[in-house]
Amino acid sequence: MAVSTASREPSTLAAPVRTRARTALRPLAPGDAHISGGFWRTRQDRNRVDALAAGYEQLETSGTLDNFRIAAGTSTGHARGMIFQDSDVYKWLEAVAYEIGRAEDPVLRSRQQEVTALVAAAQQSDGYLNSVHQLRHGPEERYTDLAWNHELYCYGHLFQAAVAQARSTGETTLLDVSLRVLDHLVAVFGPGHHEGVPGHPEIEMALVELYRETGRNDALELARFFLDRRGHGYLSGLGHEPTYFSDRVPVREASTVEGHAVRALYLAAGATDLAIEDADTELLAHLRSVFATMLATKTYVTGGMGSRWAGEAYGDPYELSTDHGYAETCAGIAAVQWAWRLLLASGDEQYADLIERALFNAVLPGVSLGGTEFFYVNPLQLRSNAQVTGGTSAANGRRGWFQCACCPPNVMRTLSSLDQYVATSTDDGLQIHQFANGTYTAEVGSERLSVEITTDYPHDGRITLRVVEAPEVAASLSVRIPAWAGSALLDAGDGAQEVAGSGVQELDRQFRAGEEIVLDIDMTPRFVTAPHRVDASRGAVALERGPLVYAIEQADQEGPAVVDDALVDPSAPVVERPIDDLDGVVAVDLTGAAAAAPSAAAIDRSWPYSTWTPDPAPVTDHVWRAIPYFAWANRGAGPMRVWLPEISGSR
Ligand code: FUB
Ligand code: ZN
Repeated sequence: MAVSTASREPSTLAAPVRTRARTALRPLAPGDAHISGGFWRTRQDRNRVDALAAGYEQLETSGTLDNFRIAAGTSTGHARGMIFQDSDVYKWLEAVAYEIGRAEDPVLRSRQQEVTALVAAAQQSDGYLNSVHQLRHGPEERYTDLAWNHELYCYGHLFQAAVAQARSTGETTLLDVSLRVLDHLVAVFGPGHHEGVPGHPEIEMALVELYRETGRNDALELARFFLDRRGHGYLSGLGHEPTYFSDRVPVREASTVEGHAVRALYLAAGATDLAIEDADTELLAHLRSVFATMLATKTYVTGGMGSRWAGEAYGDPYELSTDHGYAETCAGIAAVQWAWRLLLASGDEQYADLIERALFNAVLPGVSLGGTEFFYVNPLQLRSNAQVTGGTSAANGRRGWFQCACCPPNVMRTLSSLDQYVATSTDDGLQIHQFANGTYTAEVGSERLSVEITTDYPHDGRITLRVVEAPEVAASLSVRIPAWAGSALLDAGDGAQEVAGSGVQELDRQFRAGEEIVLDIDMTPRFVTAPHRVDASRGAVALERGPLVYAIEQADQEGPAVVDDALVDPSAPVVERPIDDLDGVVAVDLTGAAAAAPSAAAIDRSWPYSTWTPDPAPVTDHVWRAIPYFAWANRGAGPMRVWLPEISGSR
């Protein structure tokens, strides 16, 4: 399809976030962050080649692209899908933009142009653009149901795609569409007009990014307006209270995250963007405190967010059920987005720790090893004979798409832009936050400090940083030492030194091209426990190895023992087993036992509770094989659990 496109600079992989105000750390300049091999590159390749192609087909078969054609008048029919279906296209376009920036590809480029043209054609003459709304509702109904109709949410995703497209592919068609939307929004929601609050936050961070890209102050003002207006209970609907919408208390007064997890986290990310651009240190400090409370009381060991199916919401403090846990893939992504902004603003590596935990254990479980099948919900346990409770239930196994398809394209854009989460720069140097093979460069004055990372992380803890380019003057190179690391050695050329527990190691000196700095992190598997108030995990341990949380899955177990009956002895030695299966993960064998499974007759017919006695119930010795949680359900969805009851409580 021949389309006309507006363009400017050539393609290069650029950042989703580029702050204007001064921050403690800065994202690397366009083209200066490149994952080139190893674990994450494998995931990115499957995302680029397989997921984006499959996503394009899904957007077609689900009617999502047709919605735009019909709205533009080039096709006929009815709108299909969710009211916010447009956002699936925008997230896919955002991912495609980063991929074109990574490496030119004629198929991706032509699909980008084709889909962008569909979007542009559906825009109405006054700038309004929401294809499903246009087809289902009259113009007089615009913005009459802000709680549910997601018009502003879809604009948020449009703006983010447009910024990615302009920054990474040099094409500005989507940016032009977005600026027409912005003019329209300023006319509708600007000072003295409609005093609405977005039912689903997202537009806040997108407006700030649009401001960063274009310098349009009215975008920043609108973001501020939406943020400040929120928290007075305007929003309710579909049986939901303001809490669900993060509209119960103003952001500056909220003491914790609550309600719908993705809404709460996108809002917090947008608030952080505003705090950065407004140099609002009070707001930033408040957000950091809310984040800390969230980590302490409402975060799964995986970094997953939101424990309730009802309202896809955060539960009460420590309400972190395992089998019924929700941990939507989008919520894991949103947590990464918020933590990234806090990291830039503060320079505090604890946010990079959370980014690592969430990427490996809350986002990555959301996509199959092949890259084309997804989980929407990420429970920490699946029982035998688990009932499917809806299309998003993990008991279905992974799926190519969902009726509410927010997660798959969200994973796609996250993997495509992952390079930008690895490192940052300051005036005098480079900071390495994640360990992904590739090259990362900071501008130091008019010179460059460039480092190449080589590693088999997360399976192996040895990370080599080779200086590729060094300035003539002294510079700073810092490396995060993960909070989980019990022992880590850093050899910066003068012998290995123990560095675990330091959070970060900073080297300040003149570097020379070719020199190597080696970080060696002990990857010995370790057991972790949950706070006792997390009833669902009490008396149980979870296994971690490096940054990975592990799970036992039925497919790996020998004999008749069933995962539901697992008991482990955390004081016994474990045995690591690198395996060829599952993309070469390291499996870990755990000493334990199996409790007696209820007999079929007991399940069906007898009262299951009995009088307490001091005598332990009989168990059968068993070795349980554990694999990284992210790799589960790649051989069908069978019984699985992350939290493993301790045998001592059962003997
Ligand atoms: O409402 C849009 C998206 O759909 C949310 O972010 C997801 O949680 C799902 O409900
Ligand atoms: Zn989702």
